[in-house]
Amino acid sequence: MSEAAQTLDGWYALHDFRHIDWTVWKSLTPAEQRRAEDELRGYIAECAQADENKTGSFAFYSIVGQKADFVFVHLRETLEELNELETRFNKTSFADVTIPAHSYVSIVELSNYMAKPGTDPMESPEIVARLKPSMPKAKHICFYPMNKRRSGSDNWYMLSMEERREMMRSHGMIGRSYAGKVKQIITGSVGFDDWEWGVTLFADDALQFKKLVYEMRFDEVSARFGEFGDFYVGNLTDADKFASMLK
Ligand code: 76R
Repeated sequence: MSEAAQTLDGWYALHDFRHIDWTVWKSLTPAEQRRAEDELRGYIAECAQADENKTGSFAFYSIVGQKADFVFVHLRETLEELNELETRFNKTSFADVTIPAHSYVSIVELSNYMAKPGTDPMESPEIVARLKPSMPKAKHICFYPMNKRRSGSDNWYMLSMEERREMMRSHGMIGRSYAGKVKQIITGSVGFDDWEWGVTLFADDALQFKKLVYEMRFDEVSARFGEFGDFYVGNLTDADKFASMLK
């Protein structure tokens, strides 16, 4: 058996994508619309407290295209809290004008490919901070799930630790060249959801998503082993922006 990569695991993550049911929204009276909007504002304000209290992180983006209309991204200490957050939203009257579009359950993950031998990563404040990240208020988000291929001679999980480490080093070097332009949060989802990882990227210039993902396609680990699911891309929103979009 090849040596398994060791992971450090941080906050649990829920990506909760929803459609707006415009037919239902348009059929509401102004008073019903106001109530739905107020309850949405209350929910968002509550979610955002996690960032203030450092007990989690919350992001709210509108999604471009027909896969969804918006996404809530929640990072929290436990799966129970994520469950509570989605239920709490479902109980708001705003949820009555939404339709679930997609969801993804995972956990913030760092692997040990780049670890310095003989050091305890949990002693590093930088690593601890990356396991419990505060999501930036970047203008754009990009989310997609991915696997590492397991087929014939391209089976990632049959490679030696050294081979995988070498490829991940090259991957990390490309990633680092986007420092300051793209922030990435890798969440592991083996045992939690349909793919092995979720990739969540944040950038002020959406074009940098395309540049980064495209450049990585030529790098061996993505070129030979990367398999990708649906991509979601969106724009930063907040309660006020969202409310004026609904008007
Ligand atoms: O943690 C580190 O910064 C060390 C280097 C590193 C690791 C171990 C790193 C750096 N990544 C790591 C692990 Mn990554 N990453 C992706 C994608 O679209 C594609 O082709 C792939 C999707 C992007 C865009 C990206 C960006 N990375 C991983 C893993 C786990 C692999 C495993 O365990 O087998 C996946 C699935 C994955 C995928 N990566 C970086 C980036 C960026 C921008 C960096 C630089 C981060 C920085 O230095 O700040």
